[in-house]
Amino acid sequence: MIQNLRRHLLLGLFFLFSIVLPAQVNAVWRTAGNVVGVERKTDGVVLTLSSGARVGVTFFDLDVVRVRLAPRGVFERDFSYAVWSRDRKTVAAVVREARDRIEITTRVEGPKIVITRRPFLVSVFDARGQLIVEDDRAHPAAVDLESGAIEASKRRDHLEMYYGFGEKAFNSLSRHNQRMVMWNFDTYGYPVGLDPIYQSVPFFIALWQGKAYGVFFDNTRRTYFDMGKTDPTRYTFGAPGGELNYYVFTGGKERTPQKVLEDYTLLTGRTPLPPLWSLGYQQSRWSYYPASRVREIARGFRERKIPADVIYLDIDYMDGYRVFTWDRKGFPDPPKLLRDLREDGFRTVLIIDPGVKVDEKYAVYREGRAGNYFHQTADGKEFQSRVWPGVCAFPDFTNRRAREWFGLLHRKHLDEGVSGFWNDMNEPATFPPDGLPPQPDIYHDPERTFPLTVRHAGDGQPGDHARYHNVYGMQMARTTFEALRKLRPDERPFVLTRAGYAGVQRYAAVWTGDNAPSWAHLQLTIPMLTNMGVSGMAFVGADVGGFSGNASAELYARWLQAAALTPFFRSHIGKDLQDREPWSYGPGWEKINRRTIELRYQLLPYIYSLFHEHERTGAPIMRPLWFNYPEAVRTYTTPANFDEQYMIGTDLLVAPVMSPGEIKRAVYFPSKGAAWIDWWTGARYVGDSTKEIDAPIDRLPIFIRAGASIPIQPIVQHTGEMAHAPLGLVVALGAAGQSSFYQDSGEGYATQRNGWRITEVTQNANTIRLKHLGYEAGRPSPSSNSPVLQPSLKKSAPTGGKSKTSYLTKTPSVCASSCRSRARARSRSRNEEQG
Ligand code: MIG
Repeated sequence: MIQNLRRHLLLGLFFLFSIVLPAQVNAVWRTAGNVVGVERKTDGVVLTLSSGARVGVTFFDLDVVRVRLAPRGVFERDFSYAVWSRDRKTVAAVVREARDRIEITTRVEGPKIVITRRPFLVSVFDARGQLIVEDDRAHPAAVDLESGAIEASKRRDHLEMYYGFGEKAFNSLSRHNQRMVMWNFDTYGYPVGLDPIYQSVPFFIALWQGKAYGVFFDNTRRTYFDMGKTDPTRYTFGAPGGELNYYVFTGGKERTPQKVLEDYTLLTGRTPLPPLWSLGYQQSRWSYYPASRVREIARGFRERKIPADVIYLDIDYMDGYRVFTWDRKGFPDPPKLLRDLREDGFRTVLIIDPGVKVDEKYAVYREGRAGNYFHQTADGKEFQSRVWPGVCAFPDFTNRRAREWFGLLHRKHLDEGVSGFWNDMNEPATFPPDGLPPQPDIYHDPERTFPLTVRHAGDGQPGDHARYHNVYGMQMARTTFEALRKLRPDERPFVLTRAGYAGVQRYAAVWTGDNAPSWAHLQLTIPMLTNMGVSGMAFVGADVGGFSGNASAELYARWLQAAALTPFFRSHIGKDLQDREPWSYGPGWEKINRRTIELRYQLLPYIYSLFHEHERTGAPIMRPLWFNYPEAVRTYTTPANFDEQYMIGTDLLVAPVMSPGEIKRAVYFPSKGAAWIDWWTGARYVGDSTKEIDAPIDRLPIFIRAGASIPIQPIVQHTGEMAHAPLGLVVALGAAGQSSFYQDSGEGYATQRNGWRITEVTQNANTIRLKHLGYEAGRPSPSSNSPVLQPSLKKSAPTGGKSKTSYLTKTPSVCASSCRSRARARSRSRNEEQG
């Protein structure tokens, strides 16, 4: 009875909420009005508008403009879960007021902000005076004073494309003409096009005529974006409450996507270099049970000589799904199991869900309740809902004390030998009440998360679930990450999360949840993952083979190939389905799949190096073509929207087969003047051409940019063997060019003092030169074992306790200024991470 009442109440609430939602239609909008007061600030202005709203328009950084509109005239505490970097420059703005407008510039050459007074409108121009983006005069910023809803509209050209928005299940690269909502949701077996799904990243990069800018709408509520769907001449974004708080990344002088992403990730953070083992192949299922089965799987890899680094334990390892416990029947001696696996080169990752079983006999529950760490309902009672363990209470990860408490619970598993953690169900997801099946066909059942009135501590800014829902998953991942940093200060954390908000990349790798075993879903992985990459999320991947059902041998083999070079590389499948190990489809397929995984391991030095580049610049590891070639209009305008191929860094083009029965496919080779060399055949293709290439079932088509050099290694069975593997270089001859790659021990933070090295490879006519920067870390050099080329090496990096600076000044020929700024950028990012 009470259950039912609560249910109806919830439905009622949701109904109200959904009326507010398509706010463009139903809210009682009024424009934010005219500018009636101007207050000058060092970095810009604060304006009072005739509606009573107040709005700050400031330079957040030289190339970043911030607009912050408080509909009722009162700014909130300036706090954001997304914003990371605290040491931003204060930009001295120059404000010029005219009768009808206000112009804001900086003292150095850069973008200009123009504010129209009647009505209030914002335009941003680049350093050349070219318009970047402007408010739509027909739809000025609007507020609904009743509900608190806010909205902005910008003019667009119909050829302006939009990329990013985090994890969206759309099968086109650009999100123009789409309408999207940000509301983290557990969407088992989601069909292509379903929105929203697990993650919320309200950031995008716009591209028009080769020039980029970005917008980040930092509002954690259920925001929406209409990118020209309702009206092709504008796009609109808004939220049912909070501030109209957004950043415009102008892209600097060059207006490149690279610069936009660099600035966005300076603001929201980057993925710190992960442990090397987490870039190896990973094997999972729901669930490997019991311990003997886990051992059998690990042995399966080693006996068959299929490389692998990680094995996952899904929810059945627990005692009745109680987090931080073991099912003693299936896992009588976890430390022994984990030790044996580790000796065999396997790391173990455990799933941890947020729900804590309500059970008086369960210490975790008692502690959480005693510490007041669980969420409460609007009337102050412990909030409870059903998930796997039955009725659960839920830690409030927006409460620092709750984070510390839950974080320290991981100590036990670390001591047992667990290497990483997998945060699931953190949208948060709950089961529907009244014993309805946990995974109904209705994907967006409003009851499958917390009621919107559940209370959050909000780190000093208490609020309801409607406000903090989208950060729940990210704050759980943060909890895990920070605990690992504290408990194992000399090891790099590995955390995998399903839900997140902008900035989640600082804490965790992200996988795309419960995808389906279909060719359509395989095809979806490229638009999904590349758009996540340009949303700042570097460490991304999809369940290889599709989670929600069985895959044919061909689909699995092709999927494994398509995913082999994606940042996060893991096979995973749901409960009660077929086996899905690389050998599960018989010896013929096993051979093909082994070859695919071996390719991953051969290229691991290159992939690892790209993670280092991401940490320095924010650049994605897996990239859409347009990111590297924004000026080549063909790479981003429809219909030639290259969503069936991707790039790993700047030097490798990957063109997997993603349709059944195909053994050839068309590949577009980007950029006039460039050339591409087939990894397998050595065939050469000129840039800006499309060619049909062979793609037999045992081959992933990849191509190296001529002029580039790619570090590789011989096949190893796991990353633990890499320290002894000689490094080789694959040099794509035939063009002058430069590449560089990064090496270190693959674990820990000693690299800050020593033990890292960057090698620059320069090709000219007939010579190849290598230069070293950094310190030896007991890592091998490119050596005479190199399978492709045998460069003679001059050892130039000194070892020992010298500081970076003295080394750099001693070898000006190696690097001069560029290295020094690199080293500075490195130490800056390390400091922030610890700060
Ligand atoms: O309600 O832990 O997306 O990867 O295997 C399902 C069991 C809960 C959902 C995850 C999936 C995982 C599964 N989980």
